[in-house]
Amino acid sequence: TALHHENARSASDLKVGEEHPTEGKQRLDHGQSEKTKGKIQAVKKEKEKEKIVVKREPIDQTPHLKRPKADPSAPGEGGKGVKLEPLTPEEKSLHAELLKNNSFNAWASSKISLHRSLPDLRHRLCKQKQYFRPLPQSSVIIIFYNEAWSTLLRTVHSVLEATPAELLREVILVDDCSTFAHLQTPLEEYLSDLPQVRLVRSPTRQGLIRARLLGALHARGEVLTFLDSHCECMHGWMEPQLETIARNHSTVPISVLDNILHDTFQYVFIELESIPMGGINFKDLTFAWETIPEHERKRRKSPVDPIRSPTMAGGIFSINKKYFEHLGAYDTGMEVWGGENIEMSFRIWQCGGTIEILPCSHVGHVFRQTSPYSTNDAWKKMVHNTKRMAEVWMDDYKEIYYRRHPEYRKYPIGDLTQRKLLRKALHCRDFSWYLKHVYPSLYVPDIRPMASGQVSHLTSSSACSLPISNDQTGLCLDVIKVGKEPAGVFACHGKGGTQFWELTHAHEVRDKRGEYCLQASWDRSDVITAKCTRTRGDVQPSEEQKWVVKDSGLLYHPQTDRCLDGTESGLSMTDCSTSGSQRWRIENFNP
Ligand code: UD2
Ligand code: MN
Repeated sequence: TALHHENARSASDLKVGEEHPTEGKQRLDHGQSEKTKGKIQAVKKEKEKEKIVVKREPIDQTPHLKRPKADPSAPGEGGKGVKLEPLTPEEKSLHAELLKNNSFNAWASSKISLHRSLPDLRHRLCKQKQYFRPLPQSSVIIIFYNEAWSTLLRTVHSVLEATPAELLREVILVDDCSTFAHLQTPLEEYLSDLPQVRLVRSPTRQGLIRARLLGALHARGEVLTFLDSHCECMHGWMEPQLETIARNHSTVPISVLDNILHDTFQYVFIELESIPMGGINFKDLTFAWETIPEHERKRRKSPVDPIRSPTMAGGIFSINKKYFEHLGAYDTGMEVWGGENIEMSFRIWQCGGTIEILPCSHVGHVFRQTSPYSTNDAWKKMVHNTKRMAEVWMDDYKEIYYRRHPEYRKYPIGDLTQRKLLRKALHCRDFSWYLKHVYPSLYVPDIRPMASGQVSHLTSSSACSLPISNDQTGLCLDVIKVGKEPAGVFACHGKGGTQFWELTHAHEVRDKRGEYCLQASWDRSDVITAKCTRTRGDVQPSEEQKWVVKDSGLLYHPQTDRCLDGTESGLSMTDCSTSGSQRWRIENFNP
């Protein structure tokens, strides 16, 4: 379509992987004649002279607004938490109301200065690092829906007070049609004193995806930086992001997400050794924090080198504006909350970009006590978004998701033509490429396993009833808590969950997440679930986790030469026999 062509053209002037001008590296050819070599020497000398003359100018650190001096003993100062208990009945009811409206202790937050300082806990190498001109300018986009006053304005002030003015084009606040009274006229009045901040109001609730697009539309900076509306930026958070983008337009830098505790508002800094990377949970394709795998640790030379991350949490990142548009911005068909971060992550990697976590860039975020999006209705929107993502980017691997949630297959998700065209126009790689090259540490469940679903067992009393699929009369293989309790048999409920098992081609019986395996051993007669020993596709499972399904419905364990046996009194390993208690029916068995 016209839009896509335009985007493609506007991005053609981007030189991906281009060297940053201030690096000042010269390339000289080798193997020339003596004469040209002499010339080159001369040129080299000239350049060296120039180098001495052309001094690199460091960035001026002065922010738009100076942080006012504060009493170090003031509540929350220096990132401390506040433990002020509400005392009077009025305070108590205010506290309860704020907690209900925000899912965090906005009462505690309101006691803390909007300008509170944070200790600079970054690594020594981060503090020593200097940044030089020219760096691009960023527009910081903060979208909000019914945000508390103090958290919203502390976010704004922390941007204005922790970012060098020459790097900050503007702050754009996008109101996603909030209903809170303090976000109407009082907000406008407050912001009228802050010329660097622009307020954009959406006349209807758009959801965070389209609200961000609205912000991007108004942005005039070369770079866009997205922030949630309850953040605090640490000194030096912006410079490494801009330097990363200046070096390579197709790198999307993300900050380390520090934790602002939802009850006390204590700022918890994530130390270098515990920085996690972004991953996914194959069960429902949601975001997951993961430890950084060995290969990535080895690839990095310095402790503060960027960490390549398969996905991003979604809230805090910067991106070159033209690259953002070139890459298809966001999927405008996504609603309210969720999934857009995974979609964007896959899109960036599959279409030639890179996601990097910058250990020198820290931003705190208030992780809510309870998610306001876990209601049935909000979850449906999240599934809608996730399906749109899976259908466009995951090829056959989307089957893994649908197999775990057959009911989602029917959810309508609207038209995907534009997004599929985008993938084509950008010549993006397959999902299998992404898994292999970007996320090799992920265990990928079989696209077509031998069997999946409930493993049911007819009780002796109902042995005469006809075997039916999705049996809800018998006993089902189940576990109260994977990895903790021994596996057992419970009444089949037909709802999946802990009664969902998958028989893999490597002969394991895996749980829904694909993380735990059914395990039996010589020294015990019960059966447990333990972390699967086969953590990647190309290794073999341990003998304790190998099972063979026999035609007669036996679940045979070759290592112990015994069979899985289930009666009303529980699950055990016994000598294989023709007994009905050893007969299992696995759903969708398709060897
Ligand atoms: C996380 C991400 C967020 C986004 C989301 C998944 C972080 C720190 N946050 O959000 O950026 O990727 O997961 O979609 O990684 N909002 C609106 N309109 C709405 C709903 C929300 O403007 O209809 C705003 C909200 O005020 C906030 C932002 O969107 O500023 C993210 O929402 P959240 O903070 O409630 O959710 P969170 O932190 O789980
Ligand atoms: Mn948030």
